[in-house]
Amino acid sequence: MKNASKDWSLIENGIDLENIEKNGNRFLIGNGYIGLRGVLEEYGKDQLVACTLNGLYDKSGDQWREPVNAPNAFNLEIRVNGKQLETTPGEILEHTQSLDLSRAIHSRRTTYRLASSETLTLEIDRFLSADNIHLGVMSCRIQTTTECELEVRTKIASDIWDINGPHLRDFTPNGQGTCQCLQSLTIEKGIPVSVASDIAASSDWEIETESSQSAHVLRLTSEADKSYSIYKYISIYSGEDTPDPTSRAMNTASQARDLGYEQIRSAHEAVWSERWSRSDVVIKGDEESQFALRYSIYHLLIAAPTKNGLSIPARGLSGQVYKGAIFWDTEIFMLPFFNHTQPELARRLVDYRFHTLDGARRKAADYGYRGAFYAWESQETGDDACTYFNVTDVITGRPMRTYFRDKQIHISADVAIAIWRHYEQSGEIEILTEGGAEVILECARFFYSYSNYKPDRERYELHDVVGPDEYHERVNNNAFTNAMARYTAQIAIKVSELLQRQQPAEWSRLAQKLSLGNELQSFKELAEKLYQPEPEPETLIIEQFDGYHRLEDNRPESLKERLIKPNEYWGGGNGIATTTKVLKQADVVLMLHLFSSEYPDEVKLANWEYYEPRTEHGSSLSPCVYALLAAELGKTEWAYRYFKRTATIDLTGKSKQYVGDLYIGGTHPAANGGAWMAAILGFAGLRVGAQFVELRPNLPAQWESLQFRFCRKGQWFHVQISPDQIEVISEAGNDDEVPFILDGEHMSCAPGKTIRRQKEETISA
Ligand code: IFM
Repeated sequence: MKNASKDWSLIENGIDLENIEKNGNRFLIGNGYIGLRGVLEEYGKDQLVACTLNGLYDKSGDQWREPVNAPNAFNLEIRVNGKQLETTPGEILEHTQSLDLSRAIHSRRTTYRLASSETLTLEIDRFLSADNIHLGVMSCRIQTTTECELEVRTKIASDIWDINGPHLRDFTPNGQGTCQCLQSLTIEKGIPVSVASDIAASSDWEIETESSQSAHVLRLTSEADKSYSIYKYISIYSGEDTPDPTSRAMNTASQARDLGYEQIRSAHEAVWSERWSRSDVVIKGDEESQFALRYSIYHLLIAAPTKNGLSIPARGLSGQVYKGAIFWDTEIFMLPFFNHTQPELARRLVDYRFHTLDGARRKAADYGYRGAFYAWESQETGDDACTYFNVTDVITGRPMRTYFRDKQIHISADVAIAIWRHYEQSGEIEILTEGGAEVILECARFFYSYSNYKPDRERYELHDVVGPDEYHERVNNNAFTNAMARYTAQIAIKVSELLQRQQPAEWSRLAQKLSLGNELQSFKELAEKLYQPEPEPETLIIEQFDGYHRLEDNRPESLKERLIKPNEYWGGGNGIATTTKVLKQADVVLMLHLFSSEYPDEVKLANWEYYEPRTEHGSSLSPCVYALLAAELGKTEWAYRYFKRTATIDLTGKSKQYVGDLYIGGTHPAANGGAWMAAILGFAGLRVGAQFVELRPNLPAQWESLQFRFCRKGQWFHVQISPDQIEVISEAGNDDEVPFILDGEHMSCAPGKTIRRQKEETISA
């Protein structure tokens, strides 16, 4: 296996059929447009083969709308002397599957038992080009220990996994020379999807094309111990990419064949090398954390789109779970990583919300509100894909009404605040003038129209909402939601002031387009008078929502004993958590992280300690939040425990697989982003503010040092933290000096300079 190093490669030896589903996620490759599950080439739909396309959705009959899985051109079968090789433990002498994180290349090496003591060894490397998102390549080498008649058949297989499919119809094969193409149409909108493949192989092979099957069949008589190579070039386009996807896909595959494997791989590797140079985090002294964090970063990078109008679905590109939809996961849990290390990719994610603003407007209007109410589960148009009955009651078999879609209004604040934070970090006013300001104002408008003014209390309140803790639906004054809505109103004012000052023409165009009139006054009022649940004077606890304290106090472990069936949903009308204080996921604690500067440490500590034992972590979004706040509070052992839980989620595959009868397996990019946040915003204590940058580290005892880079307003910094020193190198740039606070000490750092803070003293070089 080439370049398989333990720091950078996930390796599994031996074949265990029980691991097929898990490995589909663990060995996933992707390029932001296509995700290919970590299945073996000979697998079919029963082994959950999926080549998921980002941003192309389809609805089949009255089933849930979900992303389209393209036909699988990475398929390959081998026959030896007329007999097909079987991937079963009995037929296999050795098997290794690996994923090289540094280059996003999936490899397998399998030695099959042939008759008597003879063997055949198959090695395949495959990748989805990061340089051309419509291209994938597979290189295959076969060697036998004896002379045999070999037949390799590789087709564009329509035998693929769908959860709510099928999504493709009218399959039309097409061939020209050695290039094969399978064109099809999506069921709902008739959008063409074309998958093409071309082949190159050494002259020993006799190549036949079977156009009716979109297949290449290669035959030869092998010599003992001689290696034979085949390269397959695969291209995918849909009618959303180009008016003529078949020609584009065929041209791309054929041109790739002409360029050759090495050249395509080098271009792909160059992109990955650049990505890692920005995003890698080096942890010394703790190999397990190092690998888990790199693995988390890998998953963020393979899911991030480089194409406009796309974002990162909650299960990345690992399949169709959660309808391939975009949730708040992207804005709150993934965007910080991209803002700090991949500003261009961050911009794509932000742009997605500009692109779907009209959908958010439609949703608000549908519910009788003004402004933009973003979809809880957003697909290509921004209309809500979240169903009213999202879960089935496993006891009665009846659909359960859930209110995620209707009441999880914090989504509009998640979007608005994420845009503002992206603006603050990048310093690019275009983010506001090219759509960001409009989104923020529309979100503030939505919250104003949603709020209730209580004249006797002289305050606005937000009633009938669902906060991040989805086990308690339709509550009033969820502290998190109120804080987010209030901040949305505040930034709407800030945006208006900024644009009036710096871009007056743009501001008047926008104010006119939105018919703002004197609504800014309403936003000001909301910002000032929206009720914010305060820490209680005695305990410092912030009540999660009105009446939370009246609920039965319980703990997740003992509550679990009330389950009648293991997969029961804990929330909804009759869920075991509904009447108790047990919460699904970080709620108040997330608010304290997001608005950290507004609360003293005593309040953060009291709430962390209060809510932590009551949190079930029934969402993969939860542990990282507890890690973040624990790290900030110097509860480093707790922070480490939660960091490890977050960072290893996709390695161990130990995550919830079902809610009710709903399959929710797949990768967890929000947790992956959470792992990065826990390491950098938590353990390194990095805060990139509008006026200064702060580092207040609390490294886990195991970590000898932590190194990473981050970008602020186009200027890159390199940070190295060890228990006795913080060092910041400002890389060459044309920015002014940046004020830093290193462990409480104020300093500033000019481009090309280094600043250090040692335990006892501060040195400038
Ligand atoms: O966005 C989350 C939500 O907070 C909890 N349920 C799963 C969603 C997708 O990850």
